[in-house]
Amino acid sequence: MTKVITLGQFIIERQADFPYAKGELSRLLRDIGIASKIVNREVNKAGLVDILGETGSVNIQGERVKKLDVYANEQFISALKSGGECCMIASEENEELIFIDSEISSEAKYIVAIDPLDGSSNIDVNVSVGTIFSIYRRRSMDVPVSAEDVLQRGLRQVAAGYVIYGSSTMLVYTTGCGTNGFTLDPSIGEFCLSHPDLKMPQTGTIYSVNEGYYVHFPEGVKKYIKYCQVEDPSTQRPYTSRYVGSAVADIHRSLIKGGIFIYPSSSHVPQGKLRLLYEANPLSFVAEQAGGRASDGYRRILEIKTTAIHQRTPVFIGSAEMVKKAEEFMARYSPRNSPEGSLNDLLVE
Ligand code: P6P
Repeated sequence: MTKVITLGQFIIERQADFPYAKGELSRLLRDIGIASKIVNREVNKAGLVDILGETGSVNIQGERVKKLDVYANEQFISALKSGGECCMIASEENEELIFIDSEISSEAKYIVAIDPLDGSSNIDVNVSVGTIFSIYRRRSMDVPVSAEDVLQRGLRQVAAGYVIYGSSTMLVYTTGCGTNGFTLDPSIGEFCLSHPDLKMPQTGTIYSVNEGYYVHFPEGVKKYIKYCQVEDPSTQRPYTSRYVGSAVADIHRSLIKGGIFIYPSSSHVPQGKLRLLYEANPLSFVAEQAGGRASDGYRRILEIKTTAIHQRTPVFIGSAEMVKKAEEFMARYSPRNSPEGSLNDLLVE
């Protein structure tokens, strides 16, 4: 019987690696874990209770809001407020920043950017969805927390991760010392270490992109897709195509099996679709800490200058060799100084 290590035990054991840590980040990660278990309970019984379907409202992204989106957002905000370790939240569901100005959070030093329920269009058809979170340390304790504290480059994240509500519920996170995966054991209500020190395969045979938008893609992406489809046994091509429509699911598969996930800029989403702050940056941090690669087709996502909380970016995340190959096609067919590539310069200082 192998020893079960719960998320809580793991966080405390790893906290010992940070001699000056006083436990705040550990408690913050614990709070996120607790909220994830509450959301998981509702996701797992969606369909049995009146929590499917739409609220009838539209969020800042112009997307129709699902009831479970609202529920998940409320759970994470509530957990972060009551935990006392977070002083500000940037949520995909909220147009403005949420300032936590309470007695217990007055000395809080962390900011959380979160997509409470990513892939919500899949909820009603029982396909995996996820939560994505990113944690920054506020720049100074001497001035009131402000938007500047969350508009930091992805390189400045102190922790990041995701929860995938799928055939099992997993929490995968990093604090910059590798990436570790925990699977929820419903019988004890604990996330248990199941994927220690995850390593993304350096290459793979699965490409993941919504080919329905092919005609809108930059030439470099079109050429890379055709490269994936060419018969060449020496490089195990043609590759397999897999696209779930939940970035967490598509990137989790790449992390475990190898592969590349691409959501590029295009004529219908000129800056890409995924949001930098609470989707691309945390997923990129997790991927890089597992040995993967994450770029906007030209440069590291974690180096992109963040100028707005709902800023979007093109995304190429996955096995390092596959992302490098896609970047070669972008450099050759959609170079940065071309109309297709020049837009990305707006995203970097
Ligand atoms: P499309 C979910 O809404 C999401 O933000 C990502 O999780 C997912 O990868 C993408 O959008 C799917 O977008 O345009 O292919 O339906």
